[in-house]
Amino acid sequence: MSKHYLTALYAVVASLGSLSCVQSSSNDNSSQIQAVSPTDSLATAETVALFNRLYNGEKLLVGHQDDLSYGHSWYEIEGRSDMKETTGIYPDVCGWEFGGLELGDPVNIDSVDFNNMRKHMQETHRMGGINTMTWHSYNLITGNNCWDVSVNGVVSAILPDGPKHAQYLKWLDRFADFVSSIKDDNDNLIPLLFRPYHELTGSWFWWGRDLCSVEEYKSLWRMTYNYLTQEKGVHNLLYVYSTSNFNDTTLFFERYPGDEFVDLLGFDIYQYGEDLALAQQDFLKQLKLQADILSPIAKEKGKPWAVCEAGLESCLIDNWFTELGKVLAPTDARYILFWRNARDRENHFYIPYEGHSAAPDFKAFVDNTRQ
Ligand code: BMA
Repeated sequence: MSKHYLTALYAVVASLGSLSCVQSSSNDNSSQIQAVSPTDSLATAETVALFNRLYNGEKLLVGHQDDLSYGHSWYEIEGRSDMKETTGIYPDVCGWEFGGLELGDPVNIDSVDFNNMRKHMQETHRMGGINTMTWHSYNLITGNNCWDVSVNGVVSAILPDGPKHAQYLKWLDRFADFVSSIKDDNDNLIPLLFRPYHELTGSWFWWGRDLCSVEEYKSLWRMTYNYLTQEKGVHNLLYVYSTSNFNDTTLFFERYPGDEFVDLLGFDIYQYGEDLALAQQDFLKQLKLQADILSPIAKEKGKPWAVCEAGLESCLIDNWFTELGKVLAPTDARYILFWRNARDRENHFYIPYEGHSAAPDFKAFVDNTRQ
């Protein structure tokens, strides 16, 4: 399959817009390639192309949160990237965080200036990379950050008829304005993966499992999707539904808003625990379990799946990435995004920086994904 053929195929798909699923011609060698459309029937051509790239991708893409903005003990230095410095390549996927944007703050909750973020999203896109976003938005009842789970009812308060609904729409307006300002060199909107209300099987955010009902969660998602696509005319997003840990299909889909509101499936997964060897075994077992559950379902639904966040804080095991690769490489996960390397917290990093003892292992992991 030549790259040109793929580009042409994507262009055709894009021009067809609302086409749901087309098997490509069988009289050439392209029978494995399917042209697919994301949920938003008005998605831009570039967004459709990104969805197809992910759907038909074969290699595991490797991502890192905030990679171009800062890293272990540095901040906003042109061209720097912890991933580039350890592996020789910039991330395939760059993660960004919008928390703070809703309040009109110029800088996000992890000290990334939103103007720099826009610039880095453009750089990532220019290099052929993919941008993905989370939104740790503030708690609208208490005014504290998203980890304040002291009160139930934030979700119900922002749903239509709730006392905070109008204010929440203003937050979504700010969000819409920002994502509508992410444009490439030809003034086309850059497609973005949007992963709202994530880790929903846990209860550490105001939208978590114990903090709202199943129906409230689904309504929140659908309201967000409909408001952005229909009221705000935002058509450069692919919507990613990403849980935290789950042991069965029932839990994974308990709060799933529906196939027509979700483009990618995934989960966030971390290694925790003081006994490193034991914790690593548990982590790999859990990763395999979740991959085995999700992969066939994603295939059946015609949606790509990914490990949307992952890591072991401080990269404490020197062959951690190799062991991870053994579990992940045989799957059809489209990408894995490692969490951030904080510039100002010595131990808060999830990929090794240059000179770290796990750096060769991380490089080998990334090299393997290129073969
Ligand atoms: C967490 C930590 C926090 C950060 C948050 C949102 O996992 O890294 O320091 O503020 O993610 O990016």
